[in-house]
Amino acid sequence: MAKKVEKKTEKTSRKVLDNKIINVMLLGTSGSGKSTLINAFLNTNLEKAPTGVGTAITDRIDVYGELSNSPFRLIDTPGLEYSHKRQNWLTKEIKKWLKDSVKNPDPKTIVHTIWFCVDGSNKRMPEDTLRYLQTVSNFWENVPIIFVSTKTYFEEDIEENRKMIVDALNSFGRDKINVKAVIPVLAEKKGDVPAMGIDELKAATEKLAPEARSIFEKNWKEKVKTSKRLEANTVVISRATAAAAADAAKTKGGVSKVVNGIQMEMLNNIAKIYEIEDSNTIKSIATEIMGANAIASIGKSLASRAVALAQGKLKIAAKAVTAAVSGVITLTLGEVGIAVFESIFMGDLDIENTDLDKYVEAVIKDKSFSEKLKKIKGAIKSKDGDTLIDELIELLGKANVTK
Ligand SMILES: Nc1nc2c(ncn2[C@@H]2O[C@H](COP(=O)(O)OP(=O)(O)OP(=O)(O)O)[C@@H](O)[C@H]2O)c(=O)[nH]1
Ligand SMILES: [Mg+2]
Repeated sequence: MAKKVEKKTEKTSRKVLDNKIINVMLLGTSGSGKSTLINAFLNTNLEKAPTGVGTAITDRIDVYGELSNSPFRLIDTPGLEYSHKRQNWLTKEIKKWLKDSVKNPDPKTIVHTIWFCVDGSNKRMPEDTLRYLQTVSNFWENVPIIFVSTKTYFEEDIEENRKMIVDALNSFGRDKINVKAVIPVLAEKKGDVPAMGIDELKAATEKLAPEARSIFEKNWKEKVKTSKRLEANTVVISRATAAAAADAAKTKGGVSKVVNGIQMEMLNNIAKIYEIEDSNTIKSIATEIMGANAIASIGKSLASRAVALAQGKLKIAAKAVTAAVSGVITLTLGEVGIAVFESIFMGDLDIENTDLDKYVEAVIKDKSFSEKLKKIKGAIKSKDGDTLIDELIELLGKANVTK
C-alpha cells in the first residue's frame, strides 16, 4: 500500500522538488540586457530569446534552456518600463506566473532564484525598480537574488557600478530582499571589448543552488499545503452540513447509512485533493480512519449527550440532536482525514509503518482540534432544538476547521 501512495505523490510535488535543473527568473528594466544574457549564457542556436533596441522587445514570459539540455532554465520576462500602466500590468503578469506554478505544478515554471539585471551603463537604479523586485520576489519568501550589473563595457566601471547598486540597496533596505551577490557582466562583446562575467555568474548560481533549493522546498510545501487545505476544508464543511441535514429527519440515535456514504465520499474526495488516486489505497485508509477507536469514542460521548439532552429540561427535539451528532462526527472525520492525507502527501507519514489508530488519537488530542469541537459541542448543549441545526450549520460554515 505505501508503495502506491509514494508513487502518486512522486508524480506531482516530487517532480517539482526533485527536479535537478536550476530555474532562474530574469527580472529588470527594459533594455537592461536580460534576453541578450540568456542567449550568451546558453550559447546555442537551438533557442534564442528575442533582443533589440527601441521599445520593449520581450513581450511575454518564456522559458529557455530546455532545447539545449542546459542544467539551467532561464525564464525571460518583459522589462520594467516607466509607464505606471505597464508596471502594474507586468507585476500582475509575473505574480500570475508564480501563482500558476503552484496551482499547476510544472518543473519548467518554478523559480529557485532570480537574476536581477541592472543596466550598468545607466549609472542609476530608481527606487521603483527595487520596489518592483521586492513585490514580485516576495511571492517566494527569501528567494535568493543575484544582481547582474549588465553592459559592463569598461574595466573601470566595475567598481563604480557595484557601488551604485550596493548604495541603492542599502538605502532601500537590505532586509527587504535576499541579495546574495552583485556580478558584473558583459554578455556580448562590444567592439573590441570582450565578453566577460558569464563564468562567474554561472559559478555563483551553482554555488547558490543548494540554498536556493532548500528555501524553495520549504516555501513550496507551505504554499501547496495552504492551497490544498482550503480546498479540503470546503469539502469537509459541505459534507458535514449534508450529513446533519440527512439525519435531521431521524428520531433515533446513531449515524445513518446515508451519512456513512457521505463520509466515505468525503474521505475519497480529500484523498484525491492530496493526489492519492488508487481507490483500494483510499478505501483501506478511509476504513481505518472510520473505525479508529478515538472516532468511536467521540461518537459514543456525543450520542450519550444527545440522549441526556433529549430527555432533559431543554426538551431539545431528538431529531435535532441526531442531526447535530451526525454533523459533528462527519466534521471530526473530515479533520482527521485532512491530517492523515496531508501527512502522506508531504511524505511525513508512512502508512505501512504507522499505527493509524494511534495517529488518529493524536490528531484528536491536539489542542486546536479539541477547541474547535468544544465550540460546536457547546452549541449542542445550550441551544434549543429548533435553532440547533441552524446554529450547527452556521458553526460548521464558520469553523476554521484545520489548525
Ligand atoms: N554589446 C552588447 N550589447 C548588449 C549587451 N546586453 C544588451 N545589449 C544590447 O542592449 C539592447 C537591449 O538588450 P535586450 O537583451 O533586448 O534587453 P532586455 O532586457 O531583454 O529588454 P526587454 O526585452 O525590452 O525587457 C540590445 O540592443 C542588445 O544588443 C551586451 O552585453 N553587450
Ligand atoms: Mg528581453
